[in-house]
Amino acid sequence: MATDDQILLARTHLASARNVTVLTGAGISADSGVPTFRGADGLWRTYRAEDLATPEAFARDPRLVWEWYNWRRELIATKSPNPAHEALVELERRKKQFWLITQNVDGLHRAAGSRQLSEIHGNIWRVRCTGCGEISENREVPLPLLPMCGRCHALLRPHIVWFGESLREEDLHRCDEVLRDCDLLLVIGTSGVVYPAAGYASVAKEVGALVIEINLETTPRPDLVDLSLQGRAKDVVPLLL
Ligand code: BV8
Ligand code: ZN
Repeated sequence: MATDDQILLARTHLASARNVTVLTGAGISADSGVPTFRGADGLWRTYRAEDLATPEAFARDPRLVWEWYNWRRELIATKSPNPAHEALVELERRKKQFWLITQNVDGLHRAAGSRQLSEIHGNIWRVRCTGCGEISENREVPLPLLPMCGRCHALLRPHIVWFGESLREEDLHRCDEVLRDCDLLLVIGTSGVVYPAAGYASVAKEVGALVIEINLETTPRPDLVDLSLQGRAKDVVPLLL
């Protein structure tokens, strides 16, 4: 568990930071009961990401992929933001220059009230038409196994960035901008495995930002982290305000 001096040091840096960027991963939603990907209870235990979260998997077996997303939608529909999500909403209020980059598709940051937010891997509550490209919010749980577009009757897919798919241009630009402008990057609950998000700490380091990490474990690039706070996000993040 992070020591009191580490927390005090992190709080001091955060209070004096002019421009704060935050990067979150599945670990921040673990305390809301949403399973992470690679942890012991991880989603990938029962399913293999490579087999499901790819355009090839969807082309080969859209029913199987929709079964997986329906199962996750049903699970996430019963979850709510935790004190870590709420603390980041408060931090956004306090800082004139603040941006939150999340890899999570569970929508819990938006539900907590975060607005200066990029959901770089998409959002599980949005669907996109494979025909006309229309993107819509859909909270039906469960969705009919092969959901069709109301407009053009083509198959709908989750509006989520799968492996091998590029992130959206506007997200890539925004992330580059807020990482280059920040003087403090807070990295919360991510295993640092998936790119391009896994490279964001080094972008911030290049411009001399301070990098503070909150995680249960140490992650692949401790050399990029100035201050590593070990602990659960719901316990540690609120202490930084
Ligand atoms: C792209 C959607 C290029 C599915 C996801 C280099 C550059 C670019 C790409 C690559 C590259 N090298 C490799 C690639 C390919 C690939 C990649 O990174 N592969 C990895 C596996 C090596 N990247 C891509 O394909 C990306 N696309 O850049 O393509 C391109 C360019 C042009 C044209 C075409 C292509 C797309 C990546 C997005 C993939 N989609 N999700 C879905 O979610 O349904 S990724 C998936 O992993 C999730 O979205 C998740 O957000 C993400 C990362 O996982 P984490 O959030 O870190 O979660 P994890 O379980 O791993 O870790 C949890 C952490 O929390 C742990 O550290 C744990 O200790 C901690 N924790 C647990 N509990 C707590 C806690 N911490 C605090 N408190 C707690 N209570
Ligand atoms: Zn359509």
